[in-house]
Amino acid sequence: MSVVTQPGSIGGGQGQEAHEDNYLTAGKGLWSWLSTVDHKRIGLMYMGFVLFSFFLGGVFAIVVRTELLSNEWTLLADETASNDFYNHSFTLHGAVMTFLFIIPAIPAILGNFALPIMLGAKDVAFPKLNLTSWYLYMIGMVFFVWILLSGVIGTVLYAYGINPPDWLPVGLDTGWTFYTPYSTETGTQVVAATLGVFILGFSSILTGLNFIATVHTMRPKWMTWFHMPLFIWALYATALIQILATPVLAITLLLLAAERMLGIGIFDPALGGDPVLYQHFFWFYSHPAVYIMILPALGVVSELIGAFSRKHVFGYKFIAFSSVAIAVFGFIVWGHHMFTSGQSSMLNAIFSLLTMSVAIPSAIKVFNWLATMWRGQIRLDTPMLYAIGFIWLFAIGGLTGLFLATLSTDIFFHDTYFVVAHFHYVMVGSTLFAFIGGMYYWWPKMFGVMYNETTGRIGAIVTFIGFNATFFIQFLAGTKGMPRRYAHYLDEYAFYHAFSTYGSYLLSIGLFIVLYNWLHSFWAGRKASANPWGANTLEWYTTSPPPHHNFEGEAPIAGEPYDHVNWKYDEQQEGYVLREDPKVYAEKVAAAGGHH
Ligand code: HEM
Ligand SMILES: [Cu+2]
Repeated sequence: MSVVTQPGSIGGGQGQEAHEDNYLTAGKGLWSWLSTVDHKRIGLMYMGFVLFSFFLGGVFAIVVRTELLSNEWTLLADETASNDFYNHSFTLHGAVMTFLFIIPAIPAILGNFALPIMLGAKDVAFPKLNLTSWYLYMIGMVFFVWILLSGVIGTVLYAYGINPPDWLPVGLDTGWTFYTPYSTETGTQVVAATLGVFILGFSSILTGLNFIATVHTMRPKWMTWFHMPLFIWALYATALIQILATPVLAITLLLLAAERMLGIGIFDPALGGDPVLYQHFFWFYSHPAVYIMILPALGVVSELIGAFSRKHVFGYKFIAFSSVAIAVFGFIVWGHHMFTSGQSSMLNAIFSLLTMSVAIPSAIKVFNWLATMWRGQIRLDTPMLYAIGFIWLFAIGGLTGLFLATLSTDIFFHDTYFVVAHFHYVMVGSTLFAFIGGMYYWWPKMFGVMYNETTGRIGAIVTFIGFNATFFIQFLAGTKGMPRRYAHYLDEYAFYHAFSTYGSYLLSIGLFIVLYNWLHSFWAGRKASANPWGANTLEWYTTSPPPHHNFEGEAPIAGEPYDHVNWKYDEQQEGYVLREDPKVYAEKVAAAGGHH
């Protein structure tokens, strides 16, 4: 058997030296980035600003937690000022984390970078539209952050007896949910903030549209639906939600703006409207939106578990279809956010039952991952540590969801820290861990350098412990009745809050280790081979980093996405190389009816 090392086909090594030209060096200067239609570069441009948003949201997580550190007024001396400051701070935190970080994180960064390469395509179906999405994200982000951040600054100025200047926006204090009637009546900038979300929504819709068109039209002939990597299935299901649900949010926010500006009674009872209607509209988007957050994460984890167990992903079709099932079910469970809103008990019962049924496709995935790991050759590299961490956190987040889906218990848990803990386990624990794991996994492909494995593992362990220290105890605080969105609390909750706050400091340390490791790889990382993990999806068949058009010539035939057997480790290249020429291998695969 010969190891193929022709330039560009596989294996890096000599091939790579001959092709120094890659997508990072293909054009020079700022303008070559700002005008690029290369999906890989657009993915990296998202990376910069989505990570910046995460940092900003993170700073305010720490602000909020520090305010809660003790039962004194921790940050600002006076009570009214502290309350205002707190309301603006948790609104900024929640809104930035949701709309600017967790929704775009995986699709816009990892999806943009990897989806076309995994499909053997040169780019997404509509490259210019893709760049447009990025610009919309940027406009929405700058605007939204400006409004929210100014509001916080204003409350601090007030606390020190300074009147904020007139031109400074007064910010937003409604929470990321914009609930009426408060949002109709508050003096803060609801209309401007909703405009920001509106613009961001279009960015999300256009990305979804692009991915759907790409999956349908850009695959090579041999890649049937069931030859697609599971990450693609997940992004596809996510895209369906993005284009079907996001317009509902846009319309809802328009109605809210109309109510505020024109005084038309839609949601505010004082004007003859109905606040419960707002909740219906809002959650009709926002429940599916939590699947926009989690589905791509589930897709990343399927790739990681397959690659680092060196096995076919067990139950491929079940995992693929469960993504679609989650997307569909996600649309019919929104009422579980409204059990205590006074909607009819018949509706409550139906929504409760439907909600529990979403646990089925989620559990299918978890069991299939465990079955994939079963007797696999598991390697505990950093991405895999995050994948395993993900399974834990997702299980805890998901199972505590059942307590909230149960009518009798939800009446008690509703609006307490139990909910805060639950959604952080799902959104932060799960999605953030999958995101970091995916970043580590594709890092060598993106930048052509390896990160430090030891630092990576230490970071993974510290974030995992820090995360659990921060949030597990919030379940207990919630069970004891600690309500959410308060800056102050009764003395009996002091221990829980202090514990959680120290946990959040540990979590921050973990995240800084991750950041350090990524940056460090730029000057100290060794050169990455084409396929450091031995994975069999198409992005590993091209050089690291890939050339401008992803492949030299046509993309090779990779067969089943989790057929790892054709790759073997090569000491010299510190990465995997093909045992056989992909063409010969492809013929064998075809002769065996698609299976090896
Ligand atoms: C991926 C990252 C995160 C996401 C998506 C996220 C999301 C959210 C959301 C949506 C809220 C609700 C805000 C509201 O009630 O309007 C929230 C609240 C909160 N988050 Fe996060 N969060 C993230 C990370 C963190 C981290 C790392 C911490 C702690 C270090 C944290 C601490 C808090 C606290 C203390 C609240 C306020 C709870 C309350 O007073 O009701 N979050 N978060
Ligand atoms: Cu929900």
